[in-house]
Amino acid sequence: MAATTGKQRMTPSEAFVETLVVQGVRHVFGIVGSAYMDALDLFPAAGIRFISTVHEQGAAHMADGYARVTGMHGVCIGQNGPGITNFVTAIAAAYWAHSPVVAVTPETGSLTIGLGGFQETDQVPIFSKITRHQAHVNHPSRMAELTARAFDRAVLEMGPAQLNIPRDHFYGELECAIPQPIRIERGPGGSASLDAAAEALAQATFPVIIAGGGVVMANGSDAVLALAEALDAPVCNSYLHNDSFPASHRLWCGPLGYHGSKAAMHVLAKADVVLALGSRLGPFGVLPQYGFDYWPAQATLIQVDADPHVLGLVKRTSITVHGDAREATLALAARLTGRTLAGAANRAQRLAAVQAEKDAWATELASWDHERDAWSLAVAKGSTYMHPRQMLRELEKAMPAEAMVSTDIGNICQIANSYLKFTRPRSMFGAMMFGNCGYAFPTMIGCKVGAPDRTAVAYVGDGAWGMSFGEILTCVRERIPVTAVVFNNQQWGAEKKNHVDFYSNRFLGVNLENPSFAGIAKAMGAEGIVVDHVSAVGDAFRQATRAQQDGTTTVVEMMCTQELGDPFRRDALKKPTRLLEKYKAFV
Ligand SMILES: Cc1ncc(C[n+]2csc(CCOP(=O)(O)OP(=O)(O)O)c2C)c(N)n1
Ligand SMILES: [Mg+2]
Repeated sequence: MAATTGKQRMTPSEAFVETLVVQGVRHVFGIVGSAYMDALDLFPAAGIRFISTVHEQGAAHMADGYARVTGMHGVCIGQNGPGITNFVTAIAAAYWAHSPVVAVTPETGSLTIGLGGFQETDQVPIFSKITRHQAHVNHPSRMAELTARAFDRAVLEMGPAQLNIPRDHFYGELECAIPQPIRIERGPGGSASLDAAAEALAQATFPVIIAGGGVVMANGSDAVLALAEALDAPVCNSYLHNDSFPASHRLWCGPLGYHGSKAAMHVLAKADVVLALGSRLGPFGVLPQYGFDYWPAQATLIQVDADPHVLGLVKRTSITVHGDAREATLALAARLTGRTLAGAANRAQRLAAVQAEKDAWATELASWDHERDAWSLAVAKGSTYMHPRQMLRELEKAMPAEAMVSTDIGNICQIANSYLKFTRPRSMFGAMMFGNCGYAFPTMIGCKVGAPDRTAVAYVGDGAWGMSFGEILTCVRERIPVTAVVFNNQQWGAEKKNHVDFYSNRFLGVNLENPSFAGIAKAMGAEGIVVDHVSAVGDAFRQATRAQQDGTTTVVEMMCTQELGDPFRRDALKKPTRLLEKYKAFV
């Protein structure tokens, strides 16, 4: 649908919708509300599909998934007041995922603000710490200008923008031209810092690359691959970005961080120069794992990131490049072309060491088919259900190469980090650093809208599933087929693990009595399959993913033992101290 050009008389609703069109918006996620009905009415004629969700949190997660898979904006909208406060958790998640989500937040009418009429809350401060840009339409005549700026800034600032619109400002008349999008090209960074980085890489005898989410966002995977090959440098994926470098490549070592690849960690520990590309090196992603502090503190650290605020923030950098991950990688490769590389001398030994680490980890993981701590052994002993690791391995084997996988927050979802391998970018959608349970399923619905031809898979624990399964209705009503793999271990496992490790098995609020999740799925108009033996995992999963081609959403309910892998926050918990007499036993 061609957009309006030149100055014209129009209503603010028309200006708003036309600006969306010019910004390339084709999908908006939300729940209908009187606050913006005048604009909503125009969506079909503008060529915008409104995807009606079950909960506004789901809508905002869908916008996040859509943005992450397409690299374009994800847009959500809702009713003023409660519809908008329902966005909060998901917008915070999008903030930490660097996702260009635009949250359109109609507000109570400007002439009654402060009177507490109906559905009123001060909506701008609520989002002030979880958006990169906030626009408030303080006059109807500024509708197009401020709408366009919210979209432009979401891309420029690499994060959510809020567009707050008093509901009466959709009405009236104005004269305006719809602004064309402003897309500001990012460069490779300063030439002096790039020179220094190239020099350090040329002198490196054990260079290691960390490929972060910025590589994916910059569409820089091919450039990183070429640089890694030129340097013969092994590549680690940063935490929850297993898709930042192809797992099929000889230089790939796997993901760092929680339940990541020991090969990646051992290889990184050997580095004399680390090139961190498009990674903020977030604290949780570089913590010691498996009892091993792998961070090479003595190495020269080159950090490249498009967001200046993360440079040198967590790890002290030696060389700091403020640049786009792709452009900087190309600039480094150009500087290194034709140079003698110190690392060429020990290339064979280095690659042999990398391969040895990869082989060792593959062997260890193959034999690590269940958890071995005393509690896990005890609970799994009498159970006929599946060991999570064996189930995850079967899923890995059955996973289509082009699949997109989102992962929730929970013990089994985190263990999955060891079993998720990708060959193409924009394939993994972890809950990132906001870490909210309930992230994976709605996010994957958004991914499927953005990439309808790809297989869409959400990994979700049973606790997190309780928070999010309502969105099955969105899949069914809107014909958006997704496969949800639900790990039913009848517990909030990740938190229960803390009770085991720190609170002498005093279980409180962690055991779950579950209904049949497969049965619920069927009652909601989707398909449901129960799997209680590893031999059935592959077939059930393939059946479910195939069904997406017919538009069918399937919940694959995996019956798992209650064994639990390494905990999330060993770093942040302490053995309890009790001083008051009445609590003395609670140690
Ligand atoms: C919204 C939200 N509430 C609470 C938590 C704390 N939390 C982290 S992991 C977890 C348990 C997840 O349980 P489940 O989804 O069943 O997965 P499991 O650990 O059993 O594999 C909880 C409650 C959270 N991360 N997010
Ligand atoms: Mg669970």
